[in-house]
This record gives sequence, structure tokens and C-alpha cells, in this order.
Amino acid sequence: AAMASGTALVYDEEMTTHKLLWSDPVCDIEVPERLSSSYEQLKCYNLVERCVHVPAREGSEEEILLVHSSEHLEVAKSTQTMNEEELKRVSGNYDAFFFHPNTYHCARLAVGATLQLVDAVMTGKVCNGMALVRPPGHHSQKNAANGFCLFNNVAIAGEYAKRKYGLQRILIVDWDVHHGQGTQYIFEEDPSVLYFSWHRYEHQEFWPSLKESDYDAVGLGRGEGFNINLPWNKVGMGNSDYLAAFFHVLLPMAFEFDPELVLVSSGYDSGIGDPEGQMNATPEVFAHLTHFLMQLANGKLCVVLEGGYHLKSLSESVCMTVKTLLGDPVPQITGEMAPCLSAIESIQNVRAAHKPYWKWLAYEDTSVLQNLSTKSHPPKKANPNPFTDPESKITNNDESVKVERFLELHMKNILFPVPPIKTATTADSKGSAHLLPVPVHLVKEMDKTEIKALVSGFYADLVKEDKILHSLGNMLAVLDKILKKEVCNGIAESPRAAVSVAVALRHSVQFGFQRVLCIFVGDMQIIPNIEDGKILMIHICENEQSGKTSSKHCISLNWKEDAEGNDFFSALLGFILPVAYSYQPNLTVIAIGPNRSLGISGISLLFALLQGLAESRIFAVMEDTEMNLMRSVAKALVGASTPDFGVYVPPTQEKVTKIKILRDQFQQEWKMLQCSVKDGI
Ligand code: X5A
Ligand code: ZN
Repeated sequence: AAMASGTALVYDEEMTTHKLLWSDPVCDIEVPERLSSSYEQLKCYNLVERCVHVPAREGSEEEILLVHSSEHLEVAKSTQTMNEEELKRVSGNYDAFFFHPNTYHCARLAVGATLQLVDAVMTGKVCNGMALVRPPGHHSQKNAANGFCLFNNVAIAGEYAKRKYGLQRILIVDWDVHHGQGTQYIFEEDPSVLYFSWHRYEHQEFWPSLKESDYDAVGLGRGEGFNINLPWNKVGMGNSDYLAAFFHVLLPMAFEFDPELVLVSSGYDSGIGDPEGQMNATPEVFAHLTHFLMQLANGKLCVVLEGGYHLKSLSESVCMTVKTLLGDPVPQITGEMAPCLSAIESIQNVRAAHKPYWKWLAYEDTSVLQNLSTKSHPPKKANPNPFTDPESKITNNDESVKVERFLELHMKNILFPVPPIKTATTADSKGSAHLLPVPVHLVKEMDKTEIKALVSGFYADLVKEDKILHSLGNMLAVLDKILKKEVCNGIAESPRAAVSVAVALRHSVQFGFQRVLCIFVGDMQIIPNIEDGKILMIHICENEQSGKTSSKHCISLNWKEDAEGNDFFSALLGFILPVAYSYQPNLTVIAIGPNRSLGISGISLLFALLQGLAESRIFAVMEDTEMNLMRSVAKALVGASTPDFGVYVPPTQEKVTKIKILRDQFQQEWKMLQCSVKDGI
């Protein structure tokens, strides 16, 4: 069957008619402009026209009853004909909710819009999509409106997908800054829905201030282990804290769970400038989060709006999400890459709480921390945002203006490269460009004298052979396109990958690239004399490299993929990605040499996940040109479809220990590796 492609956008202006009719300082941030300004910004970036428009519809009563009681439905229905006084009275029965005469209609549209998105994705009309809806859903419970939410859009979608499509495993990722307690209650005993939420908690001081929002609420009965809460006990969490949560908590669980569909309760009040969240994550972090989730469930991803109350931050973050769903290159993340102490503590505790339920965690020696660090936030390092300036003791209003200006400047600095991602390869490749499943940009190979001139300064003895000289010509032609940013990524075949890589690295650094990440898979003699600090080498091979010790910039990872399936995800998430994100390369080179110890699915996942770095700039050097491998690599690079990564199996104890040793060895240098505070951080 052909892979689904395309991104759905569900939006109906009608949902802007739900609004607050009286004064209420708790509810007055949930405004219609949240929807309209997000949609306007999408138009501004020409993203609306690139999406498949899917109309909203009203959710049926039957669909609402999948999750809610008939009493709740009847109360909601009855508000349609009420006057302002009556509306105010009914609203007062709930914690933070307001009714407008059109609220019921809008809430039914919000449910229906979400279900339309699920249908579009599940029937293969599109691969993924986003629904811009109001009112939001994740606080809403079986019998109650709560926290601006009337019907639980995402929870209804989960039940609906189970019934209509017979799904057995659904992942709900709730990156809204509030705990979706409504969703937790609905699926608490359900092992077929894995619910993950991070949320501002501050030791239960922050709304909704529930004991059951803490990390030890892991689910009940048959659902034990399928509820994951990551409470943030401090405000000011940023990009690196969110990424660490994904690497060390959510993603390994999600890969082990292996969902058939991913739903996102997509609140952007966890982004910078939001008056509710008080967090520091910048819009581009949502591109990364989205990109990671696109690697699950064969790409079947439905993103549904929840909160987000700073209009500029909200709309830029929505655009980042949709751009990524469309397959555009992921912008480079900014700021120092190191999670803060409080975030590490929370991550350690949720890992410890879930150790009994996940095979991937079984051999970790994590234990719960009883004494969490004090509430005063440790002074944060240089971070290009206004909240970290300790001198800034300003009023709310000024702060909002400051964030507005920051975002304006910040977004201008974020590259919005022209889609689609172009992949380059040379015409005479034996992997045969025309056999690749995706359109590629053909490149003329470099002239022989040109190559000779280029490499004469170094490795002259290696390039005497004509065959190697020829392949270097191909390689450099493709690399040049990437360095000059004419294409995003490229593939070059090489009969001697180690030589090609050495030349490529040298050339890239001389061209001016300051940080090149090189992942080498397979046997190779690492050619010495690589510019220190400008290259970070991670060598993945089956056998211990005798006599070689790892150093900060040259790390050896012995890994042989399990014959039963793909266990490499645990090494990727637990080690390679954290190191790579700490390093923040501006170019990634991935070489597949002889005697590779990873299967095609492991290599595909490597390519897919590393596209979050270096603005997706990846240069692939292939010594192994097996057709299936070449196809998968090309597919992963173009991002046209999500390759089937095969069966995920948890790592053995031996492998977990291996990663642990490497993590301990390198976490002072590469801080994104930190996920526990035990060893003197
Ligand atoms: C959807 C959402 C927040 C409610 C806050 C009430 N609700 N204090 O973000
Ligand atoms: Zn929220």
C-alpha cells in the first residue's frame, strides 16, 4: 500500500464566537484571537495553502457520550438559550469555565474537528495534521467542565479511534503546561491508551494543585504503568529541559509501547511568554517535539490545540508545528543545552516510579529522590531570552511587550528554508538515483584536477588510486551542494568510506563549518589528524576498538543490533541524541562502512532522528550500497514517508550497562545526558 502523505489543517472560524461576556480575571485569557491569530500567522508563512483543508463538523451526541455523562451533555445543551445571568450562574458551578450562548455549538465543533482529523489520518487521506479548536479539552471530565474546557476533544478522539478503527495502542502526548487531569481520569485504568503529561506543578502549588498530578500517579488497575506524569517544580523550564524529558522519559516509553496512533494535546502555554506557564521554551522547540513524534505510529500524528495565551508565542509555535508536520527542515535549537537541576530531579523521579512497568527501564538503577532541591531557581546560564535576566523586575504588561520584541527578533533569526527538502546525489551512482523511491537532485561530479587540487594538501597518499579519486569527485560534488546550502542533504557512494569521510570532514571544516558531527557505522580505521573540537566523532561498531580509548570528541560505541528487532532506539535516545544535541552541530555526516553492526531499521531511525540537528543538514556516505539500505536512507532523508522501523525490542542488561558507563563518562561534557542527580552533578 502507498504511504499516506500530506498534512491536514482543520479550522472553522465559527469557533471564535465562544467568548467571555462578563469580567473574570481567571478566564479572560482564553480569547477568540488565540484561534484567529494562529490561523493568520499560518497564512503569513504560506502554510495554509500547503495543507489539505479538512472541514470541521459537529461531534454527535453519541460521540460526546463516549467519554461524558448524559447529565453533563444535557447541562451543556441547556445553556444555548440562557441569558447572561443564567450563563454566569451555571459557569460558577465549575472551576474556571465560562459559557456563552454559542459555547455548546463551538464545543461540538471542537469535538467534530478533532474527529475529522482522526478520520483523515486513519483513512490515509493525509499522513498527519493539526486541528485548531476552541474551547480546549484536556481538563474536561466525565461529568464536569473545568479549566476552559467543556468536552474532552482528545479523549473523545482516543475512544473514537479505538472503536471505529479497532486500535489497541494509542499514545496521548500532553505538552500543555497544565496537567490534563481530565484525560488522566478518563484513561487511568485503560492500558490501551498511554497518557504522558508534563506540567507546571511547583510541589502542588500550581493549579489544579492535585496530588494525582505528581510523578507517582502511574495509572490504576489494568492501566498501571500507562499514565506518565512529569511535574515541573520550578518555572523557567526551557528548550533543554523539554528535550531531556523527551530523550529520557517519553520517547523510550513511546518506542517500547509502539503506538498505532499518536494524539497531541497541544497546548502552547508551555512556551516562552505565556502568563500561565512562565516557562522559557522558544517556538522552535515545538518543531523538534513534533519531529520526534512523527517517527512513531508510521507517522500517524494528530495535533489538537489546547492552551496557549501569549498570542505571538502561541501563533509562532503553531506555525513551527505545522511546518514540521509538512516535512520542512527542523530549525536549529537555541540556548545552552543543559537541563536544570530541578528538571533532572523530576526526570529521575518519574523514571524511578515507572521502572516496574517498562522493560527498557528495568536495568536502570534509578531511585526516587526524597529531598528535592529548594524552590529558589538556580541562576541560569546565558539564555537569549528576557526571563533569565535577573534584573528584570518588571510588570506583567512590560514583560509581555519585552517577549513580543524578543520573539520578533528571534523568529527573524530562525531560518525558514524553502521547501521541499532537496536531496542530492550524483548521476552515475551505482545505487542508481533513478531507482530511489524519491525525487533527488542530480549533481555533476567534480572535475579530476579540481579534486586533486582540493586533496593535495592532505591525504595525498590515500588518493593515488583512480577509483578512489573518482569516488571522491562524486562525494565532493554532493558535499559542496550541502555546504553552499543549495540542498539540505545528500548521499554519496564510496568504495572507501573512511577515506571519503576524512576528506569530507577536512573540507567542511576548511569551508568554515565550526562543528561537524560524524557518526560512523561499521568497521573503519579512524584517520587521525581531525581538527580538535570542530569534529565530534561517534563510532558505532560491533567490536571493541583495541587499544583505543574514547575521548570527548571521539566516542566509541560498541553496539550490535539485536537479531530479534530494533533495540538501537535505546542507545539513540539514551546516548547519541543527548550528545548530539549538547554539541549542536551545524553539519552532520553519517557514514555507513563495511561490516555494519546495525540493521536497516536502526540506520533509518538514526537518519530520521538526527534530522533534528544542523537544520536537517545531513551528508550520507555509503560504502554499503545494498539497495534496500539505500532506499531506506533516501526515504529517511527526504522525509517523504516514515520508513517502517520494524519491531522494537528492549535492550539487554549488558547494553543498558554499556550506555550507563558511557553516560557517566561523558555527562559532564555533554550535559543533555544527565537524567539523575546521584553522581555529584
Ligand atoms: C486549556 C488550559 C488552563 C486553565 C487555567 C485555569 N486551561 N487557572 O490551558
Ligand atoms: Zn494549559
